[in-house]
Amino acid sequence: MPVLRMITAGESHGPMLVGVLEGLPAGLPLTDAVLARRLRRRQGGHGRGRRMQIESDRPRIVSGTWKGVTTGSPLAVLIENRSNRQHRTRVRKTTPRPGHADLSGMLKYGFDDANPVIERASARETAMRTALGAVACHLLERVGVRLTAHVIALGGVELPEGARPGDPAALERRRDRSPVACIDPGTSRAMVARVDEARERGESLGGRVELIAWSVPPGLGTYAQWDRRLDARLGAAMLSIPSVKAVEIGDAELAAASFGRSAHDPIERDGESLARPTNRAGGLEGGVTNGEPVVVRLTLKPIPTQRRPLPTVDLDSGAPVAGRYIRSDTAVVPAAAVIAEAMAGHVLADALLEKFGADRIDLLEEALAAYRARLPRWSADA
Ligand code: EPS
Repeated sequence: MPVLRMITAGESHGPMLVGVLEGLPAGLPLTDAVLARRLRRRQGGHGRGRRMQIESDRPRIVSGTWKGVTTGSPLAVLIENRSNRQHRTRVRKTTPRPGHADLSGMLKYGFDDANPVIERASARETAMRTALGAVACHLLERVGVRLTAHVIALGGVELPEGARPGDPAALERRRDRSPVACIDPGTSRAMVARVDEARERGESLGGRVELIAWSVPPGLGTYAQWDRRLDARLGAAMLSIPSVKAVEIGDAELAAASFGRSAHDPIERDGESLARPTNRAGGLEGGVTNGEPVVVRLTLKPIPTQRRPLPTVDLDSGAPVAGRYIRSDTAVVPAAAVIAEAMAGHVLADALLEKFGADRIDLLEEALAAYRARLPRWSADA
C-alpha cells in the first residue's frame, strides 16, 4: 500500500472539489498559498476556454495543519466551483460524445443519462490533484528535489532537439515566459499560431509534455515486486491524467531503434564519485532511481470535446445524431504539464516517504542525509 494516499471527490459543476492527502509527515510548513501557486499555472495557458475565465481556483486547507505546519493527520482541501450549475443540468443527456467517458460510463453503471458520468469524468478533477500534488512537490523541494515540466510538442509543432538548458531555474524561467509553456521563443510562437488556427477551425489539439525531476536520490522504488517499480508507478500516474495516451521513460523511442550499446548509459568514475555521461534511461534502472534526473514524456490526444461534434447515436431512440457542444478548451497541453508535475511529485514523495520514514520531516531529512553519506565515494587520487 502506498504511504502517501490521494483521494479526490467532487463533480465538475457541483459545489466544490474535495481532496484528502493521507500520510504526510508532521513538521512541514504549509499554507494555502503553496497550493494556489500551482493552481494558477494550471488555469492558464494559451488554448484554454471560457470555463477557466469563470473559475478562480482558491484552495482552502481545512484540516491536517496546526499553525501553518503539518501534523501527520490527513490533510483536507476544498476548492469551490464558480461554474456551479449542476442543479441546471438535470435535462437527460442521451447522446454520448465520442472520445469522452460518456458511453463507457453509461454502459458500466447502467445510466440512461450521461450527466453523472460527464460530471465526474471531467478534467475539472485535476484541479484538486494539482492542489494535493503541490503539497508533495513542496515536500520534495524541502529535500532539494525539484520537478519541471514543459511542452515539447503541440499540434504537430515540435521543440527542436537539444534546445533544453541543463539547469531547472533557466528552464523554468524560459518556460514561464511562454503562453504555451515552451522554452524556445520561436517554437512557442508557432505553437500559439497553431492553437489559434485550430480554434478558428473549431478543432482541438494534442501534444507532448516532458517532465524532469532533478536531484532525486538514488534508490527510490524497487525491482523486488512488480507493483513497486517506480517506472510502473510513474507510468500509471501519468496515464491517469485525462487525454494522456502514452508515456515514455527516458529515450525509450530512440532506444527502440538503436543497437543496445548506444541505448544504455555507461557507469564512470568522476573524481570521488560515480558519474553517468548520458541519461538515456531517464534516471530509472530496474524500476529504481539511479541518481540521474528522472525524465518522463507524456503524449496527449486532442481533447475530445469538438465544436463540430463527431457522429454518435441517441441511446433513447437509436437514431444516428450529431453530438452536443457547449464550450471547450482548444488545447490543454500546457495545463497537463502542471498536472504532470503534481502527479509525478505525488509518486516521488510517496517513494521518498517509503524509503526514509513518513512520521516527521526532521527525521526524514536526517535519514536522507545519512543515506547520502553512505553512497560510494573514493579519495580523488585512488
Ligand atoms: C472539461 C470541460 C470544460 C473544461 C474542464 C474539463 O469544462 P466545462 O464543461 O465547464 O466547459 O473547462 O476543465 C476544467 C473545468 C478545469 O478546471 O480544468 C471536460 O469535459 O473534461
